[in-house]
Amino acid sequence: MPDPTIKGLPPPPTTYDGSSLRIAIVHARWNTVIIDSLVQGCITKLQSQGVKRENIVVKSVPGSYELPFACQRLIAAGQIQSSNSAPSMLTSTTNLLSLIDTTDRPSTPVGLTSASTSTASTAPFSAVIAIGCLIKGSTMHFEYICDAVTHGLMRVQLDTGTPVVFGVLTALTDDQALERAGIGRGENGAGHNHGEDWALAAVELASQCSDWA
Ligand code: DLZ
Repeated sequence: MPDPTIKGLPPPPTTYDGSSLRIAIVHARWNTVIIDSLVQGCITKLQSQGVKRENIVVKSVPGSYELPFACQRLIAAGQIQSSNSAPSMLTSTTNLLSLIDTTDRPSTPVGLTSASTSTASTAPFSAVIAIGCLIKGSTMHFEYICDAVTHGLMRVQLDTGTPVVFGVLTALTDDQALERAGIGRGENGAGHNHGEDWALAAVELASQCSDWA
């Protein structure tokens, strides 16, 4: 059993209040069992940090390779939307981006209410969380996609000035990915859902960014 004091995300030096934040989650659909658990863990943790469900926008793309482009477009759309006084075109139930599916997630995750109230923010996104799961196969595909997505997501956040959390598992085996989604089936037990850590990173970065502005 690894020593928890050595690895993993320690608590932040201060407590953050996410109630004024607007967070986007963009997730790939490849390896959907793992993705669903990560997204669910992420949403639950965001809400525990005060982020309102109606201010969590969830969009999906086919695979991880699409994540950088989708994040970039979503950030741009959020900024356009915020600068217009017209009613919101981009809410958690609609989408103005042709790449990204026009519905919210296919089903509302268990325990979450749908965003039917009109209290949703139209501010630019405070942070985007890109979630994907790449599992190595027998060719070099894995290496190329991992490299492209990693650099792409870094570029998006530096180019846009909006924090983009790297929520992409790059696993060598199915079991490695399952354990990092908190649904492990092996001798290491269920493991830990990294989606929760990504939520905490988003709230911390987004909160600090507003202090640094
Ligand atoms: C093609 C592909 C493969 C082989 N493996 C994965 C994977 O493990 N995880 C993932 O998110 N996406 C995978 N993809 C799909 C690519 O990310 C991408 O969607 C396609 O190459 C189309 O651009």
